[in-house]
Amino acid sequence: MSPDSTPTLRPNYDVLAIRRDFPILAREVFGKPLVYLDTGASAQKPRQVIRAMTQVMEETYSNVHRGVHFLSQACTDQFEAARETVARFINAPEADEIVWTRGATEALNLVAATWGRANIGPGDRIVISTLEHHSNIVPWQLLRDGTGAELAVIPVDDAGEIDLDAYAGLLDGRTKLVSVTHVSNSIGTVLPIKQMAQMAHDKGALFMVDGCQAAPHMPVDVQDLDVDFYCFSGHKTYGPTGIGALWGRKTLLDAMPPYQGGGEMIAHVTFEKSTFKDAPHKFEAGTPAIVEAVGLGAALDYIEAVGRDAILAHETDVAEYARERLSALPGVRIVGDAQERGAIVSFTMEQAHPHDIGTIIDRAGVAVRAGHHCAFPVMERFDVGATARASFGLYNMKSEVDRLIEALDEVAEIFGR
Ligand code: 7TS
Repeated sequence: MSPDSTPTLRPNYDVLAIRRDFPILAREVFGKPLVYLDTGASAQKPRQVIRAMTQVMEETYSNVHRGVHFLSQACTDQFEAARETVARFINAPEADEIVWTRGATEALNLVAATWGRANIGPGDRIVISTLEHHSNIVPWQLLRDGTGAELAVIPVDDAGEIDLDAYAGLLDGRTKLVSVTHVSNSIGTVLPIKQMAQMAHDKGALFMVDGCQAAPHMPVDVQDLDVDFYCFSGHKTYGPTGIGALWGRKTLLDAMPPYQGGGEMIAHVTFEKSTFKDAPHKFEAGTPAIVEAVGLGAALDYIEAVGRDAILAHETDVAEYARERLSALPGVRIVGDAQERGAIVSFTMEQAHPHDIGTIIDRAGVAVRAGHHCAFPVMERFDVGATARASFGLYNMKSEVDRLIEALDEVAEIFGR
């Protein structure tokens, strides 16, 4: 975050109490207390989520939307209440605009396969940015290859900021959709979504946001951002794997063809013809991830209870401390220096390859991700093969940054300063 937009740090943010909600944070790795700095890859789970999922399986579990019996009704109510929680979490106007998916990857593929199939033709342009995770690149490449459309990429400057002039140049009557990440998973840039969406709309293009690295960390309001599609993954949002959500404007979802065919998504089937339910159900073929949806609902309730402004302030404080300490280490280069940035710090060390960094500091109990972060084009843009990445969550502390720095000192010892 830039200094201007940094929310005030809450003096009563009780990180130790929060940590006690996450059983895994009490464990040791190689005889050292775990320092988990890989929340960008997947977040740890609080007891509240674990309990909610156990409660369903112990007390109300049944298939949803099928039975007239007591359990099926009870479980359907919980499942649909979780959909309402997702809607509230991103300020979607209606719960019916929330489609359950396996995660952000499936949400992006769903829009490419359904909206894309119906609306994209030869010569149309889809715009993404250099900062995208592969799951916001490859579905559009598949669509491009199947339709003869063009896929254009917004460049970023040396700080990792979107080049808004270049972006404006990619918007014209041929541009049908812009799909970008809210926060870069590899270098932490926060994109100016509201401004970019307005620019796209002015030229008649729709705007989709991959909110994987934003939803767990900052307030998200799809109506204020004025975007058309927004998606995120449950497992990065302190919920379980196998569940995520796609939000789309109702008029768009209603006009989109179904995604997969099967049970639950149909109104009527004969061998000649099938008719489909309304959105969101027409996009949800087969038995959904019921327990996981309830778990995600509990995770979002947990985030709301801590407070997203408070989380943002806390994580910004920890991440900025990490930037400061890392940049003081000899041989360390931080990749990405955007004004607005999330709780992600990517770096390289002159002395050691990121994989060696990751492996050595793991022995000290410190978990970071090393590699290309499923964002090859970002690595290429910044001329690095890979980086080590510390990504923070609501449970991290500055003392854990100190542990990271100590462990990196050891790396420097081993490889020479
Ligand atoms: N988009 C962004 C911005 C991401 O960070 C990720 C996962 C995805 C999409 C895909 O999410 P999925 O849940 O569908 O797999 N990012 C990472 C990461 O940074 N390290 O591991 C996974």
